[in-house]
Amino acid sequence: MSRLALETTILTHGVPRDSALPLARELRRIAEENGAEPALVGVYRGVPVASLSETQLIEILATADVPKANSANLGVLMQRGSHASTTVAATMEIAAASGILMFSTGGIGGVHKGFAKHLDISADLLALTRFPVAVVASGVKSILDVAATREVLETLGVPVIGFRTDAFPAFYLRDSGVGVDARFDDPSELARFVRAELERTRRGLLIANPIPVEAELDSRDFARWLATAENAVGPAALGRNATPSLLGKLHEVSGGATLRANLDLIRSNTALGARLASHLSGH
Ligand code: PSU
Ligand code: MN
Repeated sequence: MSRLALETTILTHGVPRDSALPLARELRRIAEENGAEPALVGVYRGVPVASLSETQLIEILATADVPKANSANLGVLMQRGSHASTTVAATMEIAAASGILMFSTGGIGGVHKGFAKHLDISADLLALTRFPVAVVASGVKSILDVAATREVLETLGVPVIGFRTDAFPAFYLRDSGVGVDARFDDPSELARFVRAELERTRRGLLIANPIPVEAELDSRDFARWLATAENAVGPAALGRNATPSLLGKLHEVSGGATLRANLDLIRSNTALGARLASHLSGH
């Protein structure tokens, strides 16, 4: 059975800690039901693991302040023998090293608003140019500058494929107003393209799967919640703290609506990634 990588940063930094283990269990089940073997990626006592056991995961989740590993600090955390959760970038690196081709997550990191001043651009974007893994995500988190992120993906030469959509999705919203490179409607045809493209380029690609229609947030509600969250978080939201602190605040000011939407899109991306992985092994 083909493996489907899942990341650990959404568990340690993206959802409240008490939802993390139930979410991990549910995602594993969804992957299996859709024909793939789930591979939860993380760093356990300094060792990068492509398929964490439940016991290892429980120990990591019981640790206070688990560091978030991206491409820059992964090696240091390994050297120190620390537990760490892995972002999209670090998950791609570990997955690629173990030969995993498909990876599902919520939304990848990207270009933060105010980038002209801070130049905060996620290592996730560069990882897509380095590791031959197809990432299924609902676009980029709508706390980012979505249009700028789409431009940087273009600059980096990362293929952006819409699954049953012509629009680049913006996480909680199905349409960001900018486009994709190509649209595929049939999973087995998309899986054939993924296999050929990963072999051809030995680089990654992004499969954009919009949030399910029934889970999409109202764009005016979201704009209001985001403005409130940005004001509340203020300058504390810089660097590696930016994504977790803004997401946490959004979940709070939306009364849990953004968290529910976030969970729904991760489930849906996991199901699609698993179906694509199962088609990959069929060729
Ligand atoms: N999507 C979510 N929640 C998250 C993340 C993505 O719904 O917590 C994480 C992913 O692990 C992603 C990371 O790789 O945020 C990006 O962080 P940064 O902007 O610091 O690169
Ligand atoms: Mn960043």
